[in-house]
Amino acid sequence: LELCPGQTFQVSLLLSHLQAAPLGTGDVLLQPYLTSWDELIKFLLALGPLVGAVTTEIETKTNIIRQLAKEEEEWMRIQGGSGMGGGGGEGGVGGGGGKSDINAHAQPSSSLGAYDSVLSMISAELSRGLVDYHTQTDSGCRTLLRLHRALLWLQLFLRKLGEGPDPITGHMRSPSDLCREAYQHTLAQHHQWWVRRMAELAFLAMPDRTFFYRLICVQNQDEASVILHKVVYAIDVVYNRTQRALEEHAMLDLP
Ligand code: 1Q0
Repeated sequence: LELCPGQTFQVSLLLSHLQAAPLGTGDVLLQPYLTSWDELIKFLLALGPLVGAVTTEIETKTNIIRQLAKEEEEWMRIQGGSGMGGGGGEGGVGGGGGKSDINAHAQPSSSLGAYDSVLSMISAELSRGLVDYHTQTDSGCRTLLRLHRALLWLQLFLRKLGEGPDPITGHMRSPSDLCREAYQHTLAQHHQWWVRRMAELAFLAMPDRTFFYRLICVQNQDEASVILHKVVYAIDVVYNRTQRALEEHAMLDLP
């Protein structure tokens, strides 16, 4: 089935994108952050059409940030201001951004292009008045918040999936139940009723553990636990930094 390796989910790639995201002591690079979501989309594609709405939603959200980054880059080019920051084609959400990484250690966000990192995006959008605290506007910040909330759900689900049998019953719980439980504790609180209904349907159609084992290329629960633990930890680092950045700017409830 590995006709096109680029199209199939690889947990090692997910892990390396997540591990590439932390910047300095409290920042997160947006390019690897969004690429992590690209990799998760590949996982969702393997789950089939029932999670199609989720796939579309993640694509929409990641594209909004990428589009804003592109417009920003374009604007900088017109202004002739590409000399500073990550505006020089290589930087930014779409590129490699090697130079700005090094600069960033000395000066956390001022030397970064607007959409290179979470902190640089926050300060750029704030200074340009793009963040609306009262009505729904497609800023990078409110869009990141949606992905950020979804990441917490994913982390909780993967943490549960990595655990052994239920200590009381001794049974392995189904991914379907774990996914539903994780959702109810996290993302569901931010969703309208019709989204929660759709999620319920998706959980019912969730495949069993062996399907998950196959997608992450492991033979059994012990092997799954090892890799899932690494993913959960990598998400933790990224999540906590994003959370702190959004919290410090009172952005945890952006409409
Ligand atoms: C394992 C996958 C199970 C799928 C469960 C589905 C649950 C959610 C269903 C939601 C459908 C999306 C409809 C739109 C929602 C928006 O209203 C909402 C708010 O945005 P806005 O602009 O209206 O304010 N959007 C969101 O909350 C954005 C994110 C929603 C989807 C999150 C799904 C995350 C999926 C991750 C990939 C799972 C791969 C797991 C396996 C990894 C193995 C190592």
